[in-house]
Amino acid sequence: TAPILLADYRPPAWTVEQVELTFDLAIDRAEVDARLALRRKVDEPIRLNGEGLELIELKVDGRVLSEGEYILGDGMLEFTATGDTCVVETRVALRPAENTAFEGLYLSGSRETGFLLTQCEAEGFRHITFFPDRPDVLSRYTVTLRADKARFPVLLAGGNPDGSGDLPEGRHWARFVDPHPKPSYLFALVAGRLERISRDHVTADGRRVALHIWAEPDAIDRCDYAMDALVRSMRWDEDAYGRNYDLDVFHVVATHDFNMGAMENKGLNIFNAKYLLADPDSSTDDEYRHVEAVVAHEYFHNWSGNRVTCRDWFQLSLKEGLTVFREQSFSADMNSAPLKRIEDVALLRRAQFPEDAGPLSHPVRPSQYSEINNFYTATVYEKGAELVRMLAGRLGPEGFRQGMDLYFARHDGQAVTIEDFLRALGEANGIDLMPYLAWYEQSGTPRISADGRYDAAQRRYRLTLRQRTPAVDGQAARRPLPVPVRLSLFDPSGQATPLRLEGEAAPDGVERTVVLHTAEQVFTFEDIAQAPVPSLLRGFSAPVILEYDYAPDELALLLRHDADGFNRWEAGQQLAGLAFDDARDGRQQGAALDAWTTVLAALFHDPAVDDALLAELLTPPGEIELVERQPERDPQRIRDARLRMLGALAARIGVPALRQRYDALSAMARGDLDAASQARRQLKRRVLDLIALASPDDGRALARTQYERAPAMTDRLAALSTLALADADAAAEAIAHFRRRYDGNALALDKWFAMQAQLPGDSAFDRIRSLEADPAFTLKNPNRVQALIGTFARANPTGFHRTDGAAYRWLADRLLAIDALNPQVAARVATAFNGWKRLEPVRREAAHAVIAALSSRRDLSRDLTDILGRVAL
Ligand code: B3K
Ligand code: ZN
Repeated sequence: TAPILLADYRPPAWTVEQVELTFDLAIDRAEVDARLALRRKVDEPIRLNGEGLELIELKVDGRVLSEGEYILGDGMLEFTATGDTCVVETRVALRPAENTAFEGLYLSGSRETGFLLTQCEAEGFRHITFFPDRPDVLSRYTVTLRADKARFPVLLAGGNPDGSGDLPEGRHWARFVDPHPKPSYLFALVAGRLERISRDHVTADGRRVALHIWAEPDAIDRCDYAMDALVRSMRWDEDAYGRNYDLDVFHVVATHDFNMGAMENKGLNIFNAKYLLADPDSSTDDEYRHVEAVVAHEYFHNWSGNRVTCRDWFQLSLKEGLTVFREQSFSADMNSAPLKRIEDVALLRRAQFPEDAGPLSHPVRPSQYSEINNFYTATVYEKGAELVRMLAGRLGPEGFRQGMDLYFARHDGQAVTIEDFLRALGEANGIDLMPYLAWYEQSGTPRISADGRYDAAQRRYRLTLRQRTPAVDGQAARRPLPVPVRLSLFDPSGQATPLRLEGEAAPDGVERTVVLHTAEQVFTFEDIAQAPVPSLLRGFSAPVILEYDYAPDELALLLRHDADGFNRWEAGQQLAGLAFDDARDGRQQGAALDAWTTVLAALFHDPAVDDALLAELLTPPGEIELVERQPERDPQRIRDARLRMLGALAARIGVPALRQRYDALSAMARGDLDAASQARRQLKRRVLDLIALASPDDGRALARTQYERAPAMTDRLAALSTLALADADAAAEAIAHFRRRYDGNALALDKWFAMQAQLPGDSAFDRIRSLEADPAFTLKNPNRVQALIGTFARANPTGFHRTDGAAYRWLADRLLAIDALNPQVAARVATAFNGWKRLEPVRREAAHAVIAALSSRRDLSRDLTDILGRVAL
């Protein structure tokens, strides 16, 4: 099928002003009556999307159409209407229990105890009823649900409740009216046996809102943390953006059967249980933070996405990039801002940079797609958030708030574009932001090379900045982008220097943002007394790769003295990169390796460095990032070199000091969730890993004790992982114990699968095969598939990238099986092949053969075909 092009966008020929839906729900078969009030915009026939629907009846203005009066095929129902308005009524039948793709109406859990729910973004509504299923058709919805009362005691849909009651034969009904016009992708319903926790929230503008979080009975006592997070999110959006919630009720529902993280359906958010349920015994600290972030993200969509939505799916980042940015700001306010920034940039580098450097690279606003579900990517989300952050930085906090106020006021109830967003932000500030559109339209990670020259006679420092974006896969040459570079200059004692640019009368602080607008620009700083060390791109002021030829001792200076918590970490990461080169090339006495271990050993004993930052500083870039430093990728060489550098660090700090720190941290261990306790656990984990490297026997003994005594999941899982990494056989008993202890706890078992899927080396593949035989493993559950297969393929480079290609063939085989059940999940797992072209030759050939064979098959879903077709290029 031909791709859909942004350039082909045309407004809808008919809009739908009013939608009335009536569902008769049951597990095996549901009937949906739809009554659509349409209005003509263009003189064309009515075309409604519909997939997999059994059409029972079609009426136009009250008259039943006979078969010759409409065309039904290729996912479309087409017929003509005469007037400028018309009422279309359809009745269709659906088969929820057979829907393994989890798109449209489906069953979560078992036939006996499970519940029914919907997922519509991006194009799932067409699996529920015939409709112009595109985000620029905004309608008012009235939804009536009918079902057996004993089997489906809870009936929910988006909007305000509008009555309920009993029906004959043990059935009941409930009606919901949503006063806010919305696109079809925000429709949702839920029906089944669920329990709830509730709270009231009064918005800043005085609306009393009933908040309900729903889960299956065995999970309802794990929803309290999410409820707290929801209330914090609502309050924060009121304070930070002046945004209030706009219905009388807000429902959130947890399911174990979900293709992605969560979904912001209007008034009825639906969550993958992984991002909603939390309790100390089964959730790690990271998971608690994820729950808080995802609850906030989905809630924030109520304005950035729902009240103001996207004109078409090319604009996806309009809501996703913006909402990720809002969520990041919220998390920074709730926790530690520098740590949050470190975490976000690390994620960008781990997930988005590789995506943008391989065949799946695409702009934040793609110009074409063949399957939109494949564009819910790190580029659209994470890079998109970086673009909003750049705009916010350009405008300053007040200017950005004014711009956002104008955006929401001007476009409330509309479906708009990235241009509309840039215009609103710009006009509120009298600034033309259109040059930033290039960031949305060009793919690839820009490289900024910086070169500093100090002129002692003139007391002048000239900084030359150049930009280039390597073209990926034959895309057109790149335009220069506006690149804000926040910077400071440090003198050799570690003091930041006042900054006066050439032509200015006086210095303006010790930190400045210069903007590179062209391919190359020179910035001259005056009155600089000594050759400085530049701290560039502070706070990661633009999503670029910075190239500056730092000497190890310059990075060491920044690592010691930079006041910007992010850049301090960044200096450590750069230095670790150079130290890795030393370790890889056998330079055990290399200057970088020496500087890295020396400074970190000093910081290890520095009481001014807090536990959380120290834990981050002790973590060098991961194997997946380090791969970028290798022209031809050999995962085993990378892993070995990384372990050697960590071994050198452990030796430099010394086992006694590590032990002492470990014992001190252990003595303070409780299961508490406050930031200081989390930081201690994080640091303890790093220290334990270092001990295990330098003194394996000590490491094993400590890990075993930690596993046995752990008060909560974070310490328990960390210990299990350290134990298994040190010696998988010695860990067998603990692994089996964990399996028994958490039998029946899906989210804990996912971590058990994922932890083992990451264990490196030659034996990994056999381990995966035996884990597949565990009775708890199933290809039908997306979380389980991601935990075992996704983790192995994405996060276990030495295990997956075997020279014999066996794991590639196995993955191809599993992809076929998954694709037959759930195309979206298959496509997502298949992105693990993205980097194959830069593998060393033996692995590259093996991967190529597998990808070529798989992508030539004609029986794959559009989702998987699209990914494989692009990856194979
Ligand atoms: N908007 C949803 C993602 C929908 C994915 C569709 N395949 C979650 C989110 O970003 O909030
Ligand atoms: Zn989102």
